[in-house]
Amino acid sequence: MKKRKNSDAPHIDRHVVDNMNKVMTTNDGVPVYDNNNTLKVGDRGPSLQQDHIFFDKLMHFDRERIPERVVHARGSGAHGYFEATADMSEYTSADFLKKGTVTPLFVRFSTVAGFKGSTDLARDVRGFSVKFYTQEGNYDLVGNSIPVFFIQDAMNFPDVIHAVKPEPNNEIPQAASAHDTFWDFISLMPESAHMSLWVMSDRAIPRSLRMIEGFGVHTFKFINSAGKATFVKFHWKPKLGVHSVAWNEAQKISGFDSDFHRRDLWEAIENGQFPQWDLGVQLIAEEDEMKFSFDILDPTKIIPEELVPIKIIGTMTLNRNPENFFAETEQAAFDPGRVVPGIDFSDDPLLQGRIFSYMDTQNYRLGGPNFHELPINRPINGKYNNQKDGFARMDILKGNSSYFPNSQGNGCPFQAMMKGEVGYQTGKQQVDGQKVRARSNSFADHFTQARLFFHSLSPEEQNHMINAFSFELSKVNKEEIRKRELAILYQVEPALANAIGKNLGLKPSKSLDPLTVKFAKQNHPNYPIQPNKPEVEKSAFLSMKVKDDEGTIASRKIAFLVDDGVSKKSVDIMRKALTKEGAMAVLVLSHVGSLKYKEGDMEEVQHSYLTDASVCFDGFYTPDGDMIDKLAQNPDYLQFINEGYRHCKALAFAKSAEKLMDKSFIEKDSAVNCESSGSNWINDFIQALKKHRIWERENSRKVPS
Ligand code: HDE
Repeated sequence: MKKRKNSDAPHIDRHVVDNMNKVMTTNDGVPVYDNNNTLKVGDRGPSLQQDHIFFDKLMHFDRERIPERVVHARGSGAHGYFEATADMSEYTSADFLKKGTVTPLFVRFSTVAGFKGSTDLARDVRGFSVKFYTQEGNYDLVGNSIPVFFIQDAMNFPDVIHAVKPEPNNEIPQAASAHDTFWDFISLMPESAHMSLWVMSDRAIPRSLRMIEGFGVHTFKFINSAGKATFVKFHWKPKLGVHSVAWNEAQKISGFDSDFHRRDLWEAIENGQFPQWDLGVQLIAEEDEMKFSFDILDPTKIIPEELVPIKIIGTMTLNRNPENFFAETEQAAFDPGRVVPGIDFSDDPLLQGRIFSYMDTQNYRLGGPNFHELPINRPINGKYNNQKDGFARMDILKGNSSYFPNSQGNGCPFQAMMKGEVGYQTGKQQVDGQKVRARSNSFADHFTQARLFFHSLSPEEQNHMINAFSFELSKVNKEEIRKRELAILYQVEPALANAIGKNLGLKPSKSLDPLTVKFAKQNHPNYPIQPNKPEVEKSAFLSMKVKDDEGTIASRKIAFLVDDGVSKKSVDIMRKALTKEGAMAVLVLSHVGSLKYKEGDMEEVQHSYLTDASVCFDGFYTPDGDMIDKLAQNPDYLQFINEGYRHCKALAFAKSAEKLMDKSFIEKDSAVNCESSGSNWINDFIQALKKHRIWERENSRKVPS
């Protein structure tokens, strides 16, 4: 089911090729008579050098791979549109942010460390890149699912990436930070403390790409039509809420379906369950640049929402899957340096480095300077300049003038100023100083916001973080690295360091390792410094815990655990209630194919205990029927419910199925909903599903940790 809207990027459609009812041709359009046999001397003889049809085919095949992205290689994309909903003219002249404007866009989500074929469920930050095809050119908001970054200056970027990627001697491990080189680097770079807590939090193992927040990370600038600048931080807020899986779940999903996130995004869009995010901004007047206890140019800091609330300015909807993964998702070239009138950079030294890197890497990865002409990268308002030639040039520039100024081409293309138009204007800024290679002292507090993050989490989220650090550091072979990192964590929060230390059999040192201090002093000679008093010590916006009045089960997958003989009535009553809320009921039985109901009806089923696993579902229902005794003997069924319980998901049991719980380690709680407990049991199940997970269940003694 393809839904097309006027808001879709029309320039891409023009390039879509449809092979339907066409005769196969070579790349030159010559009809191919036989696509099975090479040209030979006799049917058993040697092949001939003159087989131009074969060479045409193989020459293309031999060149079909391009370099994968050096970071963010694993990704999934989708088309959609953005609708501006607020009047922002006081702050920005950006055309696409004018209230009511609808702009087509393309989004690519990614993991950072893994290779192109790596698992979706790696513990990692997710890339969140949006290309807006505005009427004033392409604007790329190339953000992440975590609001801060590991490092403060672009100079360290190759180092942090070399450290997290598989180790250079044996290329182990894939898509994982749990190894020596990563923690060696992190434990020598205290500025990474804040981000390392985010990556060890549940944020790094999302339930779905549709359920992640996006952040511009850096402070940018809006520029209004009078040239006035306002600092701005960008936030994407998912309409489905922000949710994650348990680490044990993530590891198992990687085995059962390493394309879990890609499939989830694709299927949701195919099913018409279009994911949506609100775009929010935090606005800071230029005069207020220095008023915070931290530096707003430092990308290892957030601006707590308590200090600057988020203003929602529009909504993004993803409503169309790509036609072709390579042509669209793989060839999409994002670049934070691609800004439109009304948007400008701040002096954040990490952002400044990015402005160079993306263009450079795309010139290499996409084979030269004409990657802007690939359909997915083309601006919808056209591009007109005197640039020409280069590998794979597609546009045919008319006329004999390709220079400026010219008279031969009537002076065209003309500069905006020559026609009284504004064009792109860099915001005016007074800059005065010495050229130095140095780090600002206002960047030297590395722990206050890490502490803010830890203290803002629920006890269960804090426990998950402790477990994640313990997992990662247990995989580090060198004890000196573990100790160095524990000393950093002690500076963040002694309770965190002590709990992890217990799991590692180590007592954290109360002071930073001398080597950490030595490296930190290279940037800040007086390190460690006395930090400013923070404005807030907790932020209500950082925990992912679902609030009582929030939560939706739209697009959630609920496994109906059945077998032949199940009661259709018992299936349908629950199916109807869940579907009404937008959830999906997925039947799972001991074989794929036809399910035979107790009532005699048949239904085609694609999922079986052999092919599916509990970790791929959000909740479980066991209906009534003549299959209860059979399920009681089925270890795969029992594994489904035990594991679902362990991963803190909601489970429902129809009356005759309740006795199956005796075979499991399930104990009744608010998210184990039984028919015998009263007429509200279906609604109770739905409310429990809305909570996403009942993490408190982890405290129950019966759940193996
Ligand atoms: Fe990137 N980053 N990055 N990055 N980044 C790339 O560009 C780089 C940073 C982000 O879906 C590369 O085309 C430097 C922060 C995303 O195609 C490369 C620095 C944030 C994507 C590059 C950073 C990001 C990339 C690799 C520090 C969050 C995927 C391939 C100065 C705000 C884009 C490519 C997509 C990709 C460089 C830091 C996000 C090498 C030098 C901070 C989402 O150019």
